[in-house]
Amino acid sequence: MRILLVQPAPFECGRIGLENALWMSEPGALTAIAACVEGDHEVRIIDMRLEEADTLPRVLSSFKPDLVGVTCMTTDAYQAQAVLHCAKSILGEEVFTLLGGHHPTLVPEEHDFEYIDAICIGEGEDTFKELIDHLESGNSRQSLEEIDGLAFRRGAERVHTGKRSQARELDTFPTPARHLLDEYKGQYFFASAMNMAAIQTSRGCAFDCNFCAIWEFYERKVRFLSSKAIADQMEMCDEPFIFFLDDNFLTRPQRLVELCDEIETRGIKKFWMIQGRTDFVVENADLMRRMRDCGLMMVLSGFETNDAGTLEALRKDNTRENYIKAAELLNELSIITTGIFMAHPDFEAQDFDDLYAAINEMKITIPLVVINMPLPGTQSWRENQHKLLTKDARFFDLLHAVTPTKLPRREFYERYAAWNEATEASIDSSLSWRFMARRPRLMMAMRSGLKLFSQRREVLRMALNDPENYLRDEEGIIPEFPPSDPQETRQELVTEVVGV
Ligand code: B12
Ligand code: SF4
Repeated sequence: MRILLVQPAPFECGRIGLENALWMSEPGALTAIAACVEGDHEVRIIDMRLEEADTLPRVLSSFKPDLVGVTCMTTDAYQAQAVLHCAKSILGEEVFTLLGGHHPTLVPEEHDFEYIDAICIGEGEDTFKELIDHLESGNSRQSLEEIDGLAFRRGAERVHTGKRSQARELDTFPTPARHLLDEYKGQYFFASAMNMAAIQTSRGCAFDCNFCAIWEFYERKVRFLSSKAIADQMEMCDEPFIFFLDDNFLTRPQRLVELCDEIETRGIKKFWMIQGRTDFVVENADLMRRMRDCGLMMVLSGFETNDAGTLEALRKDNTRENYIKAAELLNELSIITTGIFMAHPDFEAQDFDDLYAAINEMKITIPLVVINMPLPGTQSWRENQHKLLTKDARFFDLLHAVTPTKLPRREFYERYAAWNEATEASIDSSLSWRFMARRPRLMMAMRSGLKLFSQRREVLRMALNDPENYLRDEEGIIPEFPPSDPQETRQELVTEVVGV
C-alpha cells in the first residue's frame, strides 16, 4: 500500500501562537507508527509546518496514497480535518482517511465527519499495523470491529471497537522511522538548539494534575524504554541536540543513573533537553549534576503558580519552596531552565504583578506565562465545561482565556500581554557570563541557532506583547464583556454561548 502520513500546520496567518518560534519538534507520532509498517509498504511523511501550502494537493495527486493518516492535538484539529477533507476531495472515496493523536482520542465525537473513515484511539502502533494488514488483505473498511482502538464509520453510524491494551513494553516497539524525515533535517529546534532530534523514552505520568490529560491518556500507567534502548537511539541521531519528549522524564533515579552509565561508556556527546518536575531536581542534586556532565542542557518544568492554594487546587503535589530551590540549583549547574507559569482567568491586577515578580526572583532562563484553561480530556475540562465561552479548538493553545475573566477582558489581556517585558529581568539574571563561561561547548553548539532564534523571538514578542491581537482573535467568537458590566451580564453571555 502507499501510505501518506501528515503533520498538519497548526495556525492561520496573523494568529498568535507559541509554536514554530520556540519549539518545533519532529512529528514523533508519525515516525513511531510508520516504523510498524514501513518494510512492507511505501510510506511517506510530510510536515506541513515546513512545506508550502500547495505541497499537500501536489503530493496527494502524484503519490496517490491508499491511506492518509494525520496526527492531531487540540490546536491542530481544524487543520487536521482539512487535510483529510482535501484527501477525499482529490482522491475520492477510495482513499482511506485516518486521524490519531491526543485530541481525537480524548474527544472523538468532535471529529465525526463523513470524510474521516476512522479515528485511532490512544496508542497507535498496534492499531495502525492491524488496520493496514486488514486493508491490505482486501477486507472491508466497514468491518473493522476486530481491531481494538478504533472509532470508524459504518454508514451514518460511528462504531467504537474494543479498548487497545497499553501493556506492551516500550522496548518491543520498532525504533521510530526517523529517516522518513530526512528532507526536513536541520529544521527542528528548541530556542537556539537548532538541528534537534526527538526521542520518547517513557509514556505516562504517575501524577494526576487536574489540567493535564497525559495520565488519563496512558491510563495511569507509566512505561519506560530501557537505558540501553535510549542510548541506542541517541547513537542513531546525527543531530547535536536531542529533546526527550517524555512529559515527566525526571522519575526513577536508578533508570537515569543507568542512562548516564550508558552515555559515559559509549562516549555519546549530545546535548539533551527534558521535561521534568522540580521536586525531583531538588531531591536529586547529585544526579542532576551527573546528567549535566552527560549532556543535559535544559529542563522544562511546570512552575504553574506562586500561590500555594492554587497549587493545591491544581493537584500538582509540589511546593513553591521546591520551585525556588530547583531554579537556584539549575542555575548553579548552568542548566537552562524553561518555566511554564499560569495566569488564571480570575486574576486581578495585583496577581499579575506578583506572578511576574516571583518569576524574576527565581531567575528563570526562559519563562513562559500561559493562561490556565480546561483542556479537553482533563479533570478541569469535566469540572469547568459549563464555564466555557467557546469550544473553538484554536483557542485551546493556553494563550487565550476560554472561560470568563474577572477583570474586563481588555484589561486582562493588557496585563497578560505584559509578561514578556515584565520578566525580562529573569532572563538577564539567569543567563549570566558565568553561566556561559561554564559551558563553552554548549555555547559553541548553539551559536548558529542563536541568530535565527533571536529573529523568531522578535516576531513572536511583537505578536504576544500586543493585547489587541488576543482581542482580535476573539472577535465574533468570544463575546466581549462591557467594561462596566460585572457578574450579571457575564452570566447571561455564558448562558447564551454554551446554552446552560
Ligand atoms: C512535542 C510536543 C509539542 C510540539 C509539537 C508536536 C508535534 N506534533 O510535532 C509543540 C512544541 C509545537 C507543542 C505545542 C503545544 N502542545 Co504539545 N506536546 C508535545 C509532546 C511533548 C510530545 C509529542 C510527541 O511527539 N509524542 C510522541 C508520540 C509518539 O506520542 P503521541 O503524539 O501521543 O502519538 C501516539 C498516539 O497518540 C498515536 N497517534 C498520534 N498521532 C497519530 C496519527 C495516526 C494516523 C495514528 C494511527 C496514531 C496516532 O500513536 C502514537 C504512537 O503511539 C506531547 C506530550 C506527549 N506525551 O506526547 C505534548 C502534548 C501533545 N502537547 C500538548 C499541549 C497542551 C500543547 C500546547 C497546546 C500547549 C503547550 N504550551 O505546550 C501547544 C499548542 C501549540 C499551538 N498550536 O498553539 C498536550 C496535548 C493536549 C491536547 N489536548 O491536545 C500534550 C499531550 C502535553 C500534555 N502533557 O498534556 N507540543
Ligand atoms: S502536568 Fe506533568 S506532573 Fe502533572 S500529570 Fe501532567 S505530566 Fe504529570
